[in-house]
Amino acid sequence: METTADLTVSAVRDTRRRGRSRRSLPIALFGLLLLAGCAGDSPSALNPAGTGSARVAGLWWLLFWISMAVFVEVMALLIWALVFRRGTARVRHGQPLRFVTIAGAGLPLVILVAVYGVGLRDLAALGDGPGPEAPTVEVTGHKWWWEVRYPGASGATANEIHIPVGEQVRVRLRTADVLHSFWVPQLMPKTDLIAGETRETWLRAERAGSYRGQCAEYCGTQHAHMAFLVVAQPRADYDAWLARLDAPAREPGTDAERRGRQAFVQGTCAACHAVRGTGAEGRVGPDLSNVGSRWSIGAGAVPNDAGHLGGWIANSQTAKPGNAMPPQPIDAARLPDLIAYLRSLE
Ligand code: HEC
Ligand SMILES: [Cu+2]
Repeated sequence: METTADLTVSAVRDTRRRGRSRRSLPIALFGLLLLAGCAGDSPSALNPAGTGSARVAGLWWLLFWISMAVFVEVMALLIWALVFRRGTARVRHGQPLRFVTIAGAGLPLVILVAVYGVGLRDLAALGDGPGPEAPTVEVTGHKWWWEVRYPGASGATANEIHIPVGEQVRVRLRTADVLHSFWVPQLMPKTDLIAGETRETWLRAERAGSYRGQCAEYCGTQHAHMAFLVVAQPRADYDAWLARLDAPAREPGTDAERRGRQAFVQGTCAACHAVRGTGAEGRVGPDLSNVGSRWSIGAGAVPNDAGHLGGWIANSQTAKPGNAMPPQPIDAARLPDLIAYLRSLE
C-alpha cells in the first residue's frame, strides 16, 4: 500500500521529469537551428561554394575547434581544482609557477601566433585577384538596387550577376549614392562600395548554382531589399547569356505585347528605364531588357510573377516603401498589355 509520503515522492519525481522535458524542447530547437546553418542550400558563409568563402570558412572552423579545445581544457582544470582542493586530498601540487608560465602564457602565445599566420596567409590569398584576361563585371550600387554591366556588352541588367563556373571573375564596384557593401556569403567576404572610388573584388564559384548576395552596410529604409543573385553557369551558357545582353531585347510576339511596348516607350517608363532596341534609354532605374527572367522584382522585394509585376507598376511603394520609383499614372486598360510585354522580355 502506498503511503502519503510515497505519493508525495512520486509527485515530486513527476514534476521533475516534466521540468526536464520542458527544458529539452528549447535545447532541441537550438540544436536544429545550428544544424539548419549547415543545410545544403543555406546562403551561409559556412556553406562555401567558392574559393574565397572556403578560406573564410576554413579559418572560422580552425578558430572554433581551438576555442573548443581551450574551453574543454579550462573546464577540466576547473573540475580538477574543485575535486582535489588543497588539503582535501593528498595530491602533489608540483611547481605552480612553471605550470602557469607554460599553460597560461607560452601555449596561448604559440596558438595565437600560429592563427595570426594562417589569417595572414588567407588574407593574402583573398587579395590575389584575377589576371587581366579574366571576365569582368561592373556593379553599381543604387538606393536600393544593383546595376550590373559587362564591358564589351552594350546592355545592362539588375540584381543578377552571371559568371562562368570555375573561373575567377573580377568585380568592379562603384556606388551612385551612399555607402553599400557587396556580400555573397557563399562565395566571397564583403567589399564596401565607397563614394567616388572604384573598388575591386572577385568571385569564383566551384559549382554551378545560384548564390544569394546582400547589401551588408545599412544604406536606408530599404537596405534589406537590396539583395541580388549570383548565377554561376557553365562557360557555354554564360557566353550565350552575355551575347543576349549585347543584342536588342526580344521583339513582341502578340498584339497585347505590341501595345504594351508602345505604352512603355510612350509613357513615363522610358524616362527612367531602358529596353534595348526600343529607343527607351532611361538610366534612373534598372534596365528592363530581360526583366521577365529575373529572380525577383525590386531586388528581393517581391516574387517576379504577373500579379506582383502589375502591383509594382501601379504603385511600387506598397511593396518597397521609399524606393525611387514613384506611383505611375497608368491607364488601367493598358496595364495588362504592359504586364504581357514586360513578362515577354527574357
Ligand atoms: C522616376 C523614375 C521611374 C519611372 C518613371 C518608372 N520607374 Fe520603374 N523603377 C525605377 C527605379 C528607381 C526602380 C528600382 C527600384 C528599387 O528596386 O529600389 C524601378 C524598378 C522597376 C521595376 C523592377 C525591376 C527589377 O528588376 O527589380 C519594374 C518592372 C519597373 N520599374 C517598371 C516600370 C514601368 C512599367 C514604368 C512605367 C509605367 C516605370 N517603371 C516607371 C524608376 C522609375
Ligand atoms: Cu544597404
